[in-house]
Amino acid sequence: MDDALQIDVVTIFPRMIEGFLSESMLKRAVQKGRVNIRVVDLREFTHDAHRTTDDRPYGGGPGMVMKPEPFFEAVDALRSPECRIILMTPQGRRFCQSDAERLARERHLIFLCGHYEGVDERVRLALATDEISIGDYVLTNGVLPAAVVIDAVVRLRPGVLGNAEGTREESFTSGLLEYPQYTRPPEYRGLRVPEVLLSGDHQAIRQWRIEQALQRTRERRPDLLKPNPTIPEEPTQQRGEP
Ligand code: JFE
Repeated sequence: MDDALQIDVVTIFPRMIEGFLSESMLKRAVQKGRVNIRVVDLREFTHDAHRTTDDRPYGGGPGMVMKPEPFFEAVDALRSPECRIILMTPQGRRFCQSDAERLARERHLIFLCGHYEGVDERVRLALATDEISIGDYVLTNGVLPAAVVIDAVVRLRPGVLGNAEGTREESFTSGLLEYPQYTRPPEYRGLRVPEVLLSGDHQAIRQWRIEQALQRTRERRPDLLKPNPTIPEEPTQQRGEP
């Protein structure tokens, strides 16, 4: 379909992401033609018998670095005039909901997933339009981080989620943590559902939910309540910006 989001994932472990993509929401989004995903084996872009994608770091030191040539050739094969090329790295800007909203408005995303101790700096300098970290911890490679970003982006595309989920006010969009949710039964193992939710008084329920959301946010995430100039939206670092 013409309004589908094209997503390419470049990795030496294509099967790591294929399981994730063939389940749940992603699977349905692909079936509905809202998103088209290509998982590309980086080794297809090597030329030696061993299909080498890594080498020892110049200057010495432990570990291995991903060679630049396979990434450059993969991008040559995949790129379109309007694509964003996203390098997953612990050194990137930390991913947040407003980044997901911005990427969900794009047409073509190419995710470059490194392994070992990272990728040759020239991949970052000459190819990456965005560098994204999903949080301040170190994983073994960029595949799970790419899957996290893809999941957050695809669910925002029109027609991917059900109507209820899609129109719901969400935490990180509203800027507050969500209020507590209850369903039947009204009492379970001595734990009662708050009386106001059973009252049918919708004004009182709205009021209670706002208070709960505020109290939770104050207790658990006071950082969300501080005046913050990056809300509602600031672009992630892009090539050519200081
Ligand atoms: C790669 C590794 C030691 C990287 C480059 C490629 N948020 C987030 N956590 N971890 C990653 C992202 C991530 C992304 C891509 C990656 C980790 N590694 C492992 C190991 C130093 C590194 O710095 C390789």
